[in-house]
Amino acid sequence: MSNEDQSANAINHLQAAYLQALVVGSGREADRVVTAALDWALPPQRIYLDIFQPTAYAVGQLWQRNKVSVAQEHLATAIVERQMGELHPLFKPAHPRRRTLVLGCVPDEWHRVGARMVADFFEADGWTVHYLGANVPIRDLVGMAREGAADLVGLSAEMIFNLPRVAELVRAFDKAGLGGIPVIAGGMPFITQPDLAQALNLRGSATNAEAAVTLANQIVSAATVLPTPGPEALAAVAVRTARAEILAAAVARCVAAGDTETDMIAAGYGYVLRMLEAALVAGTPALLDPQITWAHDRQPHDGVAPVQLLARLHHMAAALRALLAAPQGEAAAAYIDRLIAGQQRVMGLVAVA
Ligand code: B12
Repeated sequence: MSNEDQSANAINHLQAAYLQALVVGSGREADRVVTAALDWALPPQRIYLDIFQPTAYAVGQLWQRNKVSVAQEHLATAIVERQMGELHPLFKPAHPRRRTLVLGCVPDEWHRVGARMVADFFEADGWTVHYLGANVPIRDLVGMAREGAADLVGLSAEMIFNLPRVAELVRAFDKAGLGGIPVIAGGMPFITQPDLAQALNLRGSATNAEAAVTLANQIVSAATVLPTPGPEALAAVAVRTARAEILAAAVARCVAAGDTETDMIAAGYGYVLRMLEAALVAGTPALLDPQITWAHDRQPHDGVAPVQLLARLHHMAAALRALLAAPQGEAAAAYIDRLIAGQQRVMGLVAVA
Protein backbone atom coordinates (compact mmCIF):
# COMPACT_ATOMS: atom_id res chain seq x y z
CA MET A 1 0.00 0.00 0.00
CA SER A 2 1.41 3.47 -0.92
CA ASN A 3 2.03 6.12 1.75
CA GLU A 4 -0.86 8.12 0.31
CA ASP A 5 -3.27 5.17 0.59
CA GLN A 6 -2.09 4.50 4.14
CA SER A 7 -2.64 8.11 5.07
CA ALA A 8 -6.12 8.19 3.46
CA ASN A 9 -7.02 4.99 5.32
CA ALA A 10 -5.84 6.40 8.63
CA ILE A 11 -7.82 9.60 8.11
CA ASN A 12 -10.97 7.66 7.19
CA HIS A 13 -10.56 5.57 10.31
CA LEU A 14 -10.01 8.65 12.51
CA GLN A 15 -13.02 10.41 10.95
CA ALA A 16 -15.29 7.44 11.60
CA ALA A 17 -14.09 7.12 15.20
CA TYR A 18 -14.48 10.86 15.76
CA LEU A 19 -18.04 10.91 14.39
CA GLN A 20 -18.93 7.98 16.62
CA ALA A 21 -17.46 9.80 19.66
CA LEU A 22 -19.43 12.97 18.89
CA VAL A 23 -22.70 11.16 18.25
CA VAL A 24 -22.48 9.41 21.61
CA GLY A 25 -21.35 12.70 23.15
CA SER A 26 -18.09 11.37 24.59
CA GLY A 27 -15.49 14.11 24.95
CA ARG A 28 -13.00 11.58 26.33
CA GLU A 29 -13.41 9.30 23.30
CA ALA A 30 -13.02 12.34 21.02
CA ASP A 31 -9.81 13.22 22.93
CA ARG A 32 -8.48 9.73 22.24
CA VAL A 33 -9.05 10.25 18.50
CA VAL A 34 -7.19 13.58 18.56
CA THR A 35 -4.34 12.05 20.54
CA ALA A 36 -4.13 9.21 18.01
CA ALA A 37 -4.05 11.76 15.18
CA LEU A 38 -1.22 13.69 16.87
CA ASP A 39 0.68 10.44 17.57
CA TRP A 40 0.29 9.69 13.90
CA ALA A 41 2.02 13.09 13.27
CA LEU A 42 -1.02 14.62 11.63
CA PRO A 43 -0.50 18.43 11.74
CA PRO A 44 -3.20 20.35 13.68
CA GLN A 45 -4.31 22.01 10.42
CA ARG A 46 -5.18 18.56 9.00
CA ILE A 47 -6.99 17.62 12.21
CA TYR A 48 -9.17 20.71 11.71
CA LEU A 49 -9.83 20.21 8.00
CA ASP A 50 -9.83 16.42 7.67
CA ILE A 51 -11.45 15.43 10.97
CA PHE A 52 -13.32 18.31 12.66
CA GLN A 53 -14.82 19.97 9.58
CA PRO A 54 -16.21 16.88 7.77
CA THR A 55 -17.46 15.48 11.06
CA ALA A 56 -19.34 18.73 11.81
CA TYR A 57 -20.94 18.47 8.36
CA ALA A 58 -21.84 14.83 9.04
CA VAL A 59 -23.46 15.78 12.34
CA GLY A 60 -25.47 18.42 10.45
CA GLN A 61 -26.65 15.78 7.96
CA LEU A 62 -27.71 13.50 10.80
CA TRP A 63 -29.69 16.32 12.43
CA GLN A 64 -31.28 17.21 9.08
CA ARG A 65 -32.55 13.62 8.83
CA ASN A 66 -33.65 13.62 12.48
CA LYS A 67 -31.08 10.93 13.41
CA VAL A 68 -29.50 13.09 16.12
CA SER A 69 -31.23 15.62 18.36
CA VAL A 70 -30.49 19.32 18.78
CA ALA A 71 -28.93 18.45 22.16
CA GLN A 72 -26.57 15.90 20.56
CA GLU A 73 -25.53 18.47 17.94
CA HIS A 74 -24.90 21.13 20.63
CA LEU A 75 -22.82 18.66 22.65
CA ALA A 76 -20.83 17.63 19.57
CA THR A 77 -20.10 21.28 18.71
CA ALA A 78 -19.08 22.04 22.29
CA ILE A 79 -16.56 19.17 22.16
CA VAL A 80 -15.10 20.42 18.86
CA GLU A 81 -14.78 23.98 20.18
CA ARG A 82 -13.14 22.78 23.41
CA GLN A 83 -10.62 20.71 21.44
CA MET A 84 -9.87 23.61 19.10
CA GLY A 85 -8.98 25.68 22.18
CA GLU A 86 -6.64 22.91 23.30
CA LEU A 87 -4.96 22.60 19.88
CA HIS A 88 -4.65 26.39 19.47
CA PRO A 89 -1.10 26.59 20.97
CA LEU A 90 0.06 24.33 18.12
CA PHE A 91 -0.89 27.02 15.58
CA LYS A 92 2.37 28.87 16.20
CA PRO A 93 3.35 31.45 13.59
CA ALA A 94 6.24 30.32 11.41
CA HIS A 95 7.15 33.98 10.71
CA PRO A 96 5.51 37.33 11.57
CA ARG A 97 3.76 39.04 8.65
CA ARG A 98 2.80 42.45 10.08
CA ARG A 99 -0.67 42.02 8.67
CA THR A 100 -3.92 42.26 10.61
CA LEU A 101 -7.16 40.39 10.00
CA VAL A 102 -10.47 41.36 11.58
CA LEU A 103 -12.78 38.38 11.35
CA GLY A 104 -16.30 37.65 12.52
CA CYS A 105 -19.72 36.28 11.71
CA VAL A 106 -22.29 38.68 10.26
CA PRO A 107 -25.30 39.69 12.40
CA ASP A 108 -27.63 36.79 13.22
CA GLU A 109 -25.01 34.27 12.15
CA TRP A 110 -24.43 31.83 15.03
CA HIS A 111 -22.17 29.33 13.27
CA ARG A 112 -18.77 30.40 14.50
CA VAL A 113 -16.65 27.22 14.33
CA GLY A 114 -15.60 27.84 10.70
CA ALA A 115 -14.52 31.43 11.39
CA ARG A 116 -12.59 30.28 14.43
CA MET A 117 -10.74 27.73 12.30
CA VAL A 118 -9.92 30.47 9.81
CA ALA A 119 -8.59 32.61 12.69
CA ASP A 120 -6.21 29.86 13.83
CA PHE A 121 -4.87 29.26 10.30
CA PHE A 122 -4.13 32.99 9.88
CA GLU A 123 -2.35 33.08 13.23
CA ALA A 124 -0.19 30.15 12.17
CA ASP A 125 0.64 32.13 9.03
CA GLY A 126 1.92 35.03 11.14
CA TRP A 127 -1.07 37.38 10.94
CA THR A 128 -2.38 39.33 13.91
CA VAL A 129 -5.99 38.17 14.20
CA HIS A 130 -8.94 39.84 15.89
CA TYR A 131 -11.54 37.05 15.90
CA LEU A 132 -14.91 38.41 17.04
CA GLY A 133 -16.99 35.21 17.00
CA ALA A 134 -20.70 34.88 16.23
CA ASN A 135 -23.36 37.51 15.48
CA VAL A 136 -21.18 40.64 15.33
CA PRO A 137 -23.12 43.92 14.92
CA ILE A 138 -22.21 45.78 11.73
CA ARG A 139 -21.18 48.96 13.57
CA ASP A 140 -18.80 47.04 15.84
CA LEU A 141 -17.16 45.14 13.00
CA VAL A 142 -16.54 48.41 11.19
CA GLY A 143 -15.26 49.99 14.41
CA MET A 144 -12.85 47.13 15.07
CA ALA A 145 -11.55 47.25 11.50
CA ARG A 146 -10.81 50.96 11.93
CA GLU A 147 -9.29 50.74 15.43
CA GLY A 148 -7.36 47.57 14.64
CA ALA A 149 -6.01 49.10 11.38
CA ALA A 150 -7.13 45.98 9.54
CA ASP A 151 -5.37 45.00 6.33
CA LEU A 152 -8.18 42.59 5.60
CA VAL A 153 -11.68 41.86 6.88
CA GLY A 154 -13.11 38.34 6.87
CA LEU A 155 -16.85 37.68 7.15
CA SER A 156 -18.46 34.36 7.86
CA ALA A 157 -22.03 33.62 6.74
CA GLU A 158 -23.22 30.03 6.96
CA MET A 159 -26.93 30.61 6.47
CA ILE A 160 -28.02 31.77 3.03
CA PHE A 161 -30.49 34.16 4.61
CA ASN A 162 -27.58 36.09 6.11
CA LEU A 163 -26.00 36.97 2.75
CA PRO A 164 -27.73 40.40 2.65
CA ARG A 165 -25.77 41.24 5.83
CA VAL A 166 -22.54 40.55 3.91
CA ALA A 167 -23.59 43.06 1.25
CA GLU A 168 -24.63 45.54 3.97
CA LEU A 169 -21.23 45.25 5.61
CA VAL A 170 -19.43 46.00 2.36
CA ARG A 171 -21.61 49.13 2.03
CA ALA A 172 -20.96 50.07 5.67
CA PHE A 173 -17.19 49.92 5.12
CA ASP A 174 -17.54 52.16 2.06
CA LYS A 175 -19.71 54.61 4.01
CA ALA A 176 -17.19 54.74 6.86
CA GLY A 177 -14.42 55.59 4.38
CA LEU A 178 -12.86 52.14 4.80
CA GLY A 179 -13.71 50.92 1.31
CA GLY A 180 -10.02 50.38 0.64
CA ILE A 181 -9.85 47.47 3.07
CA PRO A 182 -10.41 44.26 1.12
CA VAL A 183 -13.29 42.12 2.42
CA ILE A 184 -13.42 38.37 1.91
CA ALA A 185 -16.04 35.89 3.06
CA GLY A 186 -16.73 32.23 3.56
CA GLY A 187 -19.32 29.76 4.81
CA MET A 188 -21.59 27.19 3.21
CA PRO A 189 -23.15 29.44 0.50
CA PHE A 190 -19.67 30.34 -0.77
CA ILE A 191 -18.79 26.64 -1.04
CA THR A 192 -21.81 25.81 -3.18
CA GLN A 193 -21.72 29.09 -5.20
CA PRO A 194 -18.16 30.29 -5.85
CA ASP A 195 -19.46 33.22 -7.97
CA LEU A 196 -21.17 34.79 -4.96
CA ALA A 197 -18.15 36.83 -3.94
CA GLN A 198 -18.34 38.88 -7.12
CA ALA A 199 -22.12 39.35 -6.84
CA LEU A 200 -21.70 40.66 -3.29
CA ASN A 201 -18.85 43.06 -4.16
CA LEU A 202 -16.31 41.10 -2.18
CA ARG A 203 -12.65 40.73 -3.02
CA GLY A 204 -12.94 36.96 -2.83
CA SER A 205 -14.16 33.92 -0.95
CA ALA A 206 -12.63 30.63 0.11
CA THR A 207 -14.03 27.21 0.82
CA ASN A 208 -11.83 26.38 3.79
CA ALA A 209 -9.34 27.90 6.19
CA GLU A 210 -6.26 26.86 4.22
CA ALA A 211 -7.58 28.38 0.98
CA ALA A 212 -8.56 31.51 2.93
CA VAL A 213 -4.93 32.18 3.92
CA THR A 214 -3.67 31.65 0.37
CA LEU A 215 -6.34 33.99 -1.00
CA ALA A 216 -5.64 36.67 1.62
CA ASN A 217 -1.93 36.74 0.95
CA GLN A 218 -2.65 37.07 -2.77
CA ILE A 219 -5.03 40.00 -2.45
CA VAL A 220 -3.68 42.17 0.37
CA SER A 221 -1.57 44.27 -1.95
CA ALA A 222 -3.41 43.75 -5.26
CA ALA A 223 -5.77 46.40 -6.66
CA THR A 224 -9.15 45.12 -7.84
CA VAL A 225 -12.05 46.88 -9.57
CA LEU A 226 -15.33 46.21 -7.78
CA PRO A 227 -18.12 44.82 -9.98
CA THR A 228 -21.53 46.54 -10.20
CA PRO A 229 -24.57 44.86 -8.57
CA GLY A 230 -26.93 42.76 -10.73
CA PRO A 231 -30.48 43.69 -11.88
CA GLU A 232 -32.30 41.63 -9.24
CA ALA A 233 -30.98 44.00 -6.54
CA LEU A 234 -34.13 46.16 -6.84
CA ALA A 235 -36.36 43.18 -6.24
CA ALA A 236 -34.32 42.33 -3.13
CA VAL A 237 -34.91 45.84 -1.76
CA ALA A 238 -38.65 45.56 -2.56
CA VAL A 239 -38.88 42.21 -0.74
CA ARG A 240 -37.02 43.56 2.29
CA THR A 241 -39.10 46.74 2.45
CA ALA A 242 -42.46 44.99 2.11
CA ARG A 243 -41.51 41.82 4.04
CA ALA A 244 -44.28 42.17 6.67
CA GLU A 245 -46.99 42.89 4.09
CA ILE A 246 -45.92 40.05 1.82
CA LEU A 247 -45.86 37.65 4.76
CA ALA A 248 -49.33 38.74 5.93
CA ALA A 249 -50.79 38.51 2.41
CA ALA A 250 -49.36 35.03 1.84
CA VAL A 251 -50.62 33.80 5.24
CA ALA A 252 -54.08 35.22 4.41
CA ARG A 253 -54.07 33.26 1.14
CA CYS A 254 -53.22 30.05 3.04
CA VAL A 255 -56.02 30.67 5.55
CA ALA A 256 -58.49 31.38 2.75
CA ALA A 257 -57.49 28.02 1.26
CA GLY A 258 -58.27 26.24 4.55
CA ASP A 259 -54.79 26.06 6.16
CA THR A 260 -55.05 26.73 9.89
CA GLU A 261 -51.56 26.67 11.41
CA THR A 262 -50.91 30.37 11.06
CA ASP A 263 -47.93 30.61 13.46
CA MET A 264 -46.11 27.76 11.73
CA ILE A 265 -46.92 29.19 8.29
CA ALA A 266 -45.69 32.65 9.29
CA ALA A 267 -42.45 31.22 10.72
CA GLY A 268 -41.83 29.28 7.50
CA TYR A 269 -42.56 32.31 5.35
CA GLY A 270 -40.20 34.44 7.44
CA TYR A 271 -37.44 31.95 6.60
CA VAL A 272 -38.38 31.74 2.91
CA LEU A 273 -38.48 35.54 2.52
CA ARG A 274 -35.02 35.94 4.02
CA MET A 275 -33.66 33.21 1.74
CA LEU A 276 -35.37 34.87 -1.22
CA GLU A 277 -33.90 38.27 -0.40
CA ALA A 278 -30.45 36.70 -0.13
CA ALA A 279 -30.75 34.93 -3.48
CA LEU A 280 -31.97 38.16 -5.12
CA VAL A 281 -29.15 40.21 -3.57
CA ALA A 282 -26.71 37.74 -5.07
CA GLY A 283 -28.68 37.52 -8.34
CA THR A 284 -28.27 33.74 -8.08
CA PRO A 285 -31.52 31.70 -8.06
CA ALA A 286 -29.50 28.47 -7.81
CA LEU A 287 -28.70 29.48 -4.22
CA LEU A 288 -32.21 28.33 -3.33
CA ASP A 289 -31.77 24.83 -4.79
CA PRO A 290 -30.23 23.20 -1.68
CA GLN A 291 -33.26 24.44 0.29
CA ILE A 292 -35.49 22.06 -1.66
CA THR A 293 -33.82 18.86 -0.47
CA TRP A 294 -33.17 20.40 2.92
CA ALA A 295 -36.88 21.22 3.40
CA HIS A 296 -37.88 17.82 2.04
CA ASP A 297 -35.71 16.10 4.68
CA ARG A 298 -36.43 18.46 7.55
CA GLN A 299 -39.97 19.82 7.27
CA PRO A 300 -41.89 16.58 7.97
CA HIS A 301 -40.11 16.47 11.36
CA ASP A 302 -41.39 20.00 12.02
CA GLY A 303 -44.96 18.94 11.19
CA VAL A 304 -45.15 20.27 7.62
CA ALA A 305 -46.23 17.75 4.96
CA PRO A 306 -44.72 18.10 1.43
CA VAL A 307 -48.12 18.89 -0.06
CA GLN A 308 -48.64 21.71 2.47
CA LEU A 309 -45.21 23.11 1.68
CA LEU A 310 -46.03 23.09 -2.03
CA ALA A 311 -49.34 24.91 -1.49
CA ARG A 312 -47.65 27.49 0.73
CA LEU A 313 -45.02 28.19 -1.93
CA HIS A 314 -47.79 28.75 -4.51
CA HIS A 315 -49.47 31.24 -2.16
CA MET A 316 -46.17 33.04 -1.64
CA ALA A 317 -45.56 33.40 -5.40
CA ALA A 318 -49.10 34.75 -5.83
CA ALA A 319 -48.65 37.24 -2.96
CA LEU A 320 -45.39 38.52 -4.45
CA ARG A 321 -46.98 39.02 -7.87
CA ALA A 322 -49.99 40.77 -6.33
CA LEU A 323 -48.11 43.06 -3.95
CA LEU A 324 -44.93 44.18 -5.68
CA ALA A 325 -44.58 46.34 -8.78
CA ALA A 326 -44.48 44.23 -11.95
CA PRO A 327 -40.73 43.87 -12.68
CA GLN A 328 -39.75 43.35 -9.02
CA GLY A 329 -42.73 41.14 -8.21
CA GLU A 330 -42.14 39.03 -11.29
CA ALA A 331 -38.40 38.70 -10.57
CA ALA A 332 -39.04 37.65 -6.96
CA ALA A 333 -41.93 35.29 -7.83
CA ALA A 334 -39.79 33.63 -10.52
CA TYR A 335 -37.34 32.61 -7.79
CA ILE A 336 -40.23 31.06 -5.80
CA ASP A 337 -41.41 29.31 -9.00
CA ARG A 338 -38.02 27.63 -9.06
CA LEU A 339 -38.63 26.36 -5.51
CA ILE A 340 -42.10 25.16 -6.57
CA ALA A 341 -40.66 23.24 -9.51
CA GLY A 342 -38.01 21.71 -7.21
CA GLN A 343 -40.61 20.78 -4.62
CA GLN A 344 -42.74 19.11 -7.31
CA ARG A 345 -39.67 17.20 -8.44
CA VAL A 346 -38.83 15.84 -4.98
CA MET A 347 -42.52 14.89 -4.54
CA GLY A 348 -42.34 12.91 -7.77
CA LEU A 349 -44.84 15.22 -9.50
CA VAL A 350 -44.38 16.53 -13.03
CA ALA A 351 -43.20 20.14 -12.80
CA VAL A 352 -45.79 22.54 -14.22
CA ALA A 353 -44.25 25.42 -16.20
C1 B12 B 1 -23.09 23.36 14.80
C2 B12 B 1 -24.23 23.87 13.95
C3 B12 B 1 -25.09 24.82 14.50
C4 B12 B 1 -24.83 25.49 15.85
C5 B12 B 1 -23.60 26.44 15.71
C6 B12 B 1 -22.90 26.64 17.05
C7 B12 B 1 -21.52 27.23 16.93
N1 B12 B 1 -20.91 27.40 18.08
O1 B12 B 1 -20.98 27.51 15.88
C8 B12 B 1 -26.19 26.20 16.14
C9 B12 B 1 -27.01 25.34 17.08
C10 B12 B 1 -26.11 27.62 16.69
C11 B12 B 1 -26.87 26.15 14.77
C12 B12 B 1 -28.01 26.89 14.46
C13 B12 B 1 -28.70 26.80 13.28
N2 B12 B 1 -28.42 25.96 12.27
CO1 B12 B 1 -26.80 24.93 12.13
N3 B12 B 1 -25.39 23.74 11.87
C14 B12 B 1 -24.40 23.39 12.62
C15 B12 B 1 -23.51 22.36 11.86
C16 B12 B 1 -23.92 20.96 12.35
C17 B12 B 1 -22.02 22.47 11.98
C18 B12 B 1 -21.44 23.87 11.65
C19 B12 B 1 -19.95 23.76 11.70
O2 B12 B 1 -19.39 23.80 12.79
N4 B12 B 1 -19.28 23.50 10.57
C20 B12 B 1 -17.83 23.22 10.53
C21 B12 B 1 -17.03 24.39 9.97
C22 B12 B 1 -15.56 24.15 10.18
O3 B12 B 1 -17.30 24.45 8.59
P1 B12 B 1 -17.65 25.81 7.85
O4 B12 B 1 -18.52 26.64 8.72
O5 B12 B 1 -18.12 25.48 6.50
O6 B12 B 1 -16.27 26.60 7.77
C23 B12 B 1 -15.26 26.41 6.79
C24 B12 B 1 -15.51 27.10 5.45
O7 B12 B 1 -16.87 27.37 5.18
C25 B12 B 1 -14.67 28.35 5.48
N5 B12 B 1 -15.17 29.56 6.12
C26 B12 B 1 -16.06 29.72 7.11
N6 B12 B 1 -16.12 31.02 7.50
C27 B12 B 1 -15.25 31.69 6.74
C28 B12 B 1 -14.92 33.05 6.71
C29 B12 B 1 -13.98 33.51 5.77
C30 B12 B 1 -13.62 34.95 5.76
C31 B12 B 1 -13.40 32.60 4.84
C32 B12 B 1 -12.49 33.09 3.80
C33 B12 B 1 -13.73 31.22 4.88
C34 B12 B 1 -14.63 30.79 5.85
O8 B12 B 1 -13.54 27.91 6.23
C35 B12 B 1 -14.04 27.13 7.35
C36 B12 B 1 -12.96 26.27 7.91
O9 B12 B 1 -12.33 25.45 6.95
C37 B12 B 1 -23.96 22.65 10.38
C38 B12 B 1 -23.65 21.55 9.40
C39 B12 B 1 -22.74 22.08 8.29
N7 B12 B 1 -22.91 21.62 7.11
O10 B12 B 1 -21.92 22.92 8.48
C40 B12 B 1 -25.43 23.01 10.61
C41 B12 B 1 -26.18 23.82 9.55
C42 B12 B 1 -25.29 24.87 8.91
N8 B12 B 1 -27.24 24.47 10.34
C43 B12 B 1 -28.37 24.51 9.74
C44 B12 B 1 -29.55 25.13 10.25
C45 B12 B 1 -30.84 24.93 9.47
C46 B12 B 1 -29.52 25.89 11.42
C47 B12 B 1 -30.68 26.69 12.05
C48 B12 B 1 -31.57 27.47 11.06
C49 B12 B 1 -31.48 25.66 12.87
C50 B12 B 1 -32.72 26.24 13.56
N9 B12 B 1 -33.86 25.82 13.11
O11 B12 B 1 -32.58 27.05 14.46
C51 B12 B 1 -29.92 27.63 13.02
C52 B12 B 1 -29.51 28.98 12.37
C53 B12 B 1 -28.76 29.86 13.35
C54 B12 B 1 -28.23 31.14 12.75
N10 B12 B 1 -29.08 32.15 12.58
O12 B12 B 1 -27.07 31.23 12.44
C55 B12 B 1 -28.32 23.84 8.38
C56 B12 B 1 -28.36 24.85 7.22
C57 B12 B 1 -29.21 24.29 6.10
C58 B12 B 1 -29.34 25.22 4.92
N11 B12 B 1 -29.94 24.68 3.93
O13 B12 B 1 -28.90 26.31 4.88
C59 B12 B 1 -27.00 22.98 8.48
C60 B12 B 1 -26.24 22.80 7.16
C61 B12 B 1 -27.39 21.60 9.06
C62 B12 B 1 -28.20 20.76 8.10
N12 B12 B 1 -27.51 19.86 7.38
O14 B12 B 1 -29.39 20.91 8.01
N13 B12 B 1 -26.24 25.29 13.92
